[in-house]
Amino acid sequence: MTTEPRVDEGIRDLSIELPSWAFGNSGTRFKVFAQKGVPRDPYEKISDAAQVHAFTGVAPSVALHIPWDRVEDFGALAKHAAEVGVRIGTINSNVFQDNDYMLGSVTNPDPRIRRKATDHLLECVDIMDVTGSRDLKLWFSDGTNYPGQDDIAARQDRLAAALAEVYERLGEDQRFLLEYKLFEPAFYTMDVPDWGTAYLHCMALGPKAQVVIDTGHHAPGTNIEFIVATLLRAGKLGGFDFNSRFYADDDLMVGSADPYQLFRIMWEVRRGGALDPSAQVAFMLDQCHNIEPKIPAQIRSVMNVQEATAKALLVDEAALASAQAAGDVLGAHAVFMDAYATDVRPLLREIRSDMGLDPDPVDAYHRSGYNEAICAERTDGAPAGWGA
Ligand code: RM4
Ligand code: MN
Repeated sequence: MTTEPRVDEGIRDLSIELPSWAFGNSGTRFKVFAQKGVPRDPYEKISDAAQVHAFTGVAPSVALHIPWDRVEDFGALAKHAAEVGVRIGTINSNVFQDNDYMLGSVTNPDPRIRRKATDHLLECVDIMDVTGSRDLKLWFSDGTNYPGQDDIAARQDRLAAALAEVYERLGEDQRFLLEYKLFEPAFYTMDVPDWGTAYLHCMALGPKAQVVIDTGHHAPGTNIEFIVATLLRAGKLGGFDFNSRFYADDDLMVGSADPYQLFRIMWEVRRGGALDPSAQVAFMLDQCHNIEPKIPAQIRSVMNVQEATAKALLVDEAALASAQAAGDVLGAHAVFMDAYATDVRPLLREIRSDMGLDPDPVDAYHRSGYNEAICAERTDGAPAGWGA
């Protein structure tokens, strides 16, 4: 036990889910720089994710992306995950890479294409039944590029119809998480551009429909922690896709662009009771490591979330509440900033040692020889990337 029991407990309770796609090759529309030792199939992606869990102790699940991670036998893949010490988590649908989806998937004006897209979402629920996954993540690239291109409200109706069908198909313990994004790939309207639109659709359906916040999907300057507080208050925050952005949807490592924002988000999470696993808020990474080595980058990302969470747990809630009640603006702000300014790294090292882990996960990974082994082993076959 460390000197800060509250931090200790909160950090031990925190689970962070890793995205399978973070381990494959990725890049920009300009160039994908292939890395050595990259997984060639979903089995190897899960093995790499298991390394992140082995060294951090807090990343026990891996999200899959369908069809990138489609396999013959999802039961066998789940078994492989268990063998390497993790489990399959959220299933991410993909209705953005088929030629048919040029004008949209579930909001496409063509009913045949809408049917095809909705069928894919239903297929993802079938996979969840086999993998034992709780959550289906829905992100739609749907939208329009030009004013007048399609009927904005009619597209909302089509979206609502598809979501209702998926909602009906969900099992008792399953949910869907609806993700929003301001722009890209559509440049005039996105059909789910913001949390308000996502919230309206989820509210119309019921408790198994929840909103997911991808931290990279907002306009610059958006107060994300306000959205967190609002959705938690409404009981509609299903989870996070964590990443960092400087400009648009950069998918950089969480906490690298603005660690203070991440702290403010984690404070609202703590304030709203959502660090408690019973709140069922999923903390997921959604990142791509285009120029940095992938496994250490995932380890570092997990540590960044832990640091922000530890600082949020250090906020002296009682002192903050009394300063707020007294209208002591500077006093309340000082309580908040004291927590943020604390170096929590020694505390986290101590917690890791207590958990039987190496206090320095990145260094321990480098010393393990895993990277050398995968670089030597994975020399034939095609490395995984977007689209495979
Ligand atoms: C999207 C969205 C989804 C993710 C894909 C890879 O922008 O963030 O969550 O599955 O990218
Ligand atoms: Mn995302």
